[in-house]
Amino acid sequence: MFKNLFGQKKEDLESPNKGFLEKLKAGLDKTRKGITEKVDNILKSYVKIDDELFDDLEEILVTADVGVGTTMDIIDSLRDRIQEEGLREPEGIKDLLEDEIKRAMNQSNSSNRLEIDPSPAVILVVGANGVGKTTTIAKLAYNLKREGRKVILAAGDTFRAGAIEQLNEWSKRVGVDLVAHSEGADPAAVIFDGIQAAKARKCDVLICDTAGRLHNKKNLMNELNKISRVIEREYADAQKETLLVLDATTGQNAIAQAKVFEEACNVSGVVLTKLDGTAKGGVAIALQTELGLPIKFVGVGEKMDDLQQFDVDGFVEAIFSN
Ligand SMILES: Nc1nc2c(ncn2[C@@H]2O[C@H](COP(=O)(O)OP(=O)(O)OP(=O)(O)O)[C@@H](O)[C@H]2O)c(=O)[nH]1
Ligand SMILES: [Mg+2]
Repeated sequence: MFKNLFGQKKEDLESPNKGFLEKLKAGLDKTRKGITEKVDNILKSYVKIDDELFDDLEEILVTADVGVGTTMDIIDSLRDRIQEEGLREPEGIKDLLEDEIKRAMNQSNSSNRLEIDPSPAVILVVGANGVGKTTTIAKLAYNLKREGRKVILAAGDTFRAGAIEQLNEWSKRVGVDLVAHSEGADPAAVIFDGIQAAKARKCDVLICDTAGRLHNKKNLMNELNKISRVIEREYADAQKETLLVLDATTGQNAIAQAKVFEEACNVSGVVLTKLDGTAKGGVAIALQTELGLPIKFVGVGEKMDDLQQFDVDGFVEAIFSN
């Protein structure tokens, strides 16, 4: 029971990975074009491997929001690999580049899987305004419910007008319970009630929404601290995940946000949303490599089934596929 953390859907089981990869590829369309088509064109235009070629590759990665530091590391190890293997033809570079990106991303040994078994578990969802927290919660709830888990939501964003109603709508659509107070209530008190309800109703997963409030770092820290203390105290034996939601369309700004939230709470993983509309998907590479934050899911659309489990090799292969 419960093992399949929705990496694969039932209908994909006949041809494993096909549906999953096709959808990921479609979602990553702009990022893929921004990287792989440009790489192909560059490699075609050179007859031998020289410094200028490496400069061009560097520029492609930086433009795709891979980040300067990460890009330099990748290009340095690419140079070493080319020398070690005695490669002379530019066209051979593409496979090595793909390989080096995978290697850089796989360095961190934290798991890309959601750690919520055995139940009960609590998932705290944090992130700046408008990044896609509430939508991600709905998607998570939908998928976890499909896998047979009993899910309950807590409307911890009591700050933004309409936030509670938005989550309420989603809870009805997905068919899961919601615990909510009124606007302006203490978020920690909402989470407290959510935990009591999860215990009483024997839920497997409690998912907690929170307010964005990045503009006020002190409030953000106080609020997240208080919520974390309530969870520690009231649900000590539960598995705990703190998922940071980042909007891929913001590119390098997502990295800056990640740094702020890492100071404010104990982030266990990232959900990178809106990959479908952006060429900045390279930011995933920087997040995993530079910050060592495991990406657990990616959002590739606004619908309930537009959330995919993240897997380094699948992601890089999708970017490099033609
Ligand atoms: N294209 C696309 N849109 C998304 C994705 N995830 C979320 N959105 C959209 O982004 C907008 C903001 O989403 P919310 O879930 O309300 O974001 P939030 O972080 O809860 O926002 P606040 O509660 O205001 O802080 C909505 O219009 C969503 O439909 C995604 O993966 N792809
Ligand atoms: Mg919200």
